[in-house]
Amino acid sequence: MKHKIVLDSSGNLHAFSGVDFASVPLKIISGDREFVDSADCDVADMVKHLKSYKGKTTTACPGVGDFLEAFGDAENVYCVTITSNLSGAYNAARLAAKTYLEKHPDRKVYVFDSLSTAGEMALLAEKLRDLIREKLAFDKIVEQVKAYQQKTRLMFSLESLHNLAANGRVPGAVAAVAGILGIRLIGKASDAGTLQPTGKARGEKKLILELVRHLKEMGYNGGKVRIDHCDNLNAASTLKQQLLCLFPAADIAIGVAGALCSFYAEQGGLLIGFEVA
Ligand code: X90
Repeated sequence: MKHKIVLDSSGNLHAFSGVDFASVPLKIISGDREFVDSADCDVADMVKHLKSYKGKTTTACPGVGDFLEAFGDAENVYCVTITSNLSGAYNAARLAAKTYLEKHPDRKVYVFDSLSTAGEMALLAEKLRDLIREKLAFDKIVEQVKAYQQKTRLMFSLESLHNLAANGRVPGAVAAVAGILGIRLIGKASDAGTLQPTGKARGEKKLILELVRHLKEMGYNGGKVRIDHCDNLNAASTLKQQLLCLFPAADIAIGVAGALCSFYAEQGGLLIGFEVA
């Protein structure tokens, strides 16, 4: 039985060992330049270009054909997308699944709407891999991952919400809070898969304290944490250390945000996927 896990690139996983895997890129389009969010995208170069570019920059989700290509010839496909509330990726993946099943009625595809992005998608991918390795049946895997999804969250801190607001992904009033120099907006993915502000912090020291407090308030109790940073390894590492002080056995990993997340979370941003008790 050939299993495959497919994520869109907002999951910030370009490779995923131990299982057949594909990341389907979103795109960042700025004037006549297009940045494809794949492993070979030079994110630092993109950020530099965007800083000097005065025109409008937009993003595009993968098309149906992109997902179909990623599904390949797998018999069991588990696909996880960025929240359907902020992107058309879920819709495209669902349409791809429909076409795939029409063509190959003997195969199976399930598309999970992560209602989130980044590290929370990575956690779902890890759970899928564990269950595939346990050789559970397709339907059982889907059921268990849906249950697991109730136990995962995404929190973030953003120094700027300019690109989110400019692309209509948050109201301007929310973005204005983080527009003030030195203020970081803290927030979470809401149950509906939208960006929900929950606090703010001035300066990095305060930020880390606040993030730890928010994580615990949201139910973090020593489970897995997947931190993706946008050119801010320092903050990600400090957060990891602080969490390890409280929960020495916790499985905490730090990754680098890809092009899509770096565009929206902007320089300094942290995206934190985690398990709750
Ligand atoms: O389809 C497209 O063009 C992509 C649009 C994506 C828009 C949102 C990306 C968010 C990236 C920012 C902070 C986390 C927000 C989480 C809310 C669920 C990361």
